[in-house]
Amino acid sequence: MELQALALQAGAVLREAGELIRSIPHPAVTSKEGHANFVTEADVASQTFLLERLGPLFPQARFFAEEQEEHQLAPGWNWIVDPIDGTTNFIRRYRPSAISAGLVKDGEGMLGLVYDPWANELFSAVRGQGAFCNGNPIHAAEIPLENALFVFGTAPYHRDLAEASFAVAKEVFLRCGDLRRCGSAALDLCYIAAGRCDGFFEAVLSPWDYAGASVILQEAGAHIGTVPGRTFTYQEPQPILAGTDALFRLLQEAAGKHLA
Ligand code: 2AM
Ligand code: CA
Repeated sequence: MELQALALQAGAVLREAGELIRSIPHPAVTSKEGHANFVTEADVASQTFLLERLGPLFPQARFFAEEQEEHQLAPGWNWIVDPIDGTTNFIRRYRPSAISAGLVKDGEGMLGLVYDPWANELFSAVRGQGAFCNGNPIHAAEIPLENALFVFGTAPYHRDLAEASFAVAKEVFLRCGDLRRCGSAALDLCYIAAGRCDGFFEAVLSPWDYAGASVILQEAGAHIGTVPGRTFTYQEPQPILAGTDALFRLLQEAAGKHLA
């Protein structure tokens, strides 16, 4: 199937998954390995639904999804799926959470979809064809650095990185307008794409947290990468920096100093 048509059909699947998680307002919760790392019955139900419904749309793709047992990117095409990004928010009914799917070919992001069922916003992009929110074109903003909004993810499960991570956030905060913390990295990145904020940093994210949004963000004219000296990949967890030109450069500088 052609990627633009696939984006439309897969987007409809993510919207249905959004209805599914909204229908489980008080999910049973279990802890995963690490601090503050949870999975709910809604994550599992959403993942099962996404695998069943996305699979037949593009049979050549394998799945790399958060709640699977094995996390191995296969050669060729892979769907990288997060059945709920912002699970802690979802559990606490602190609104921002989303469903994310990125389609990657040999390590390159080709298609991205992120659906926020609370705001009913579907962010989408196909490589080379622009970024959209509910079908309307979106673009990163051009805001002077001193007024820019910077979004920070605290990497709560990696307390050993708190000092370095907060040092990056402090340095950037002191140079820009203000700082936000939303709890869903996928939405933070899409908000940069939509021009609602200008930069993002988290010391460790997993590929399913950023795969879908990475394509959307780049198609909207912003940048995504990792700390200087490392290679950006969809294969394994890594620090993630994103933003418009000036903020991205500042993040590279600050992260290079404190985290490289
Ligand atoms: P999640 O809700 O899908 O787990 C919050 O700081 C951001 O970090 C969210 O996007 C969250 O995604 C992600 N996150 C939570 N636990 C994580 C972990 N153990 N490794 C990497 N990212 C994680
Ligand atoms: Ca998740």
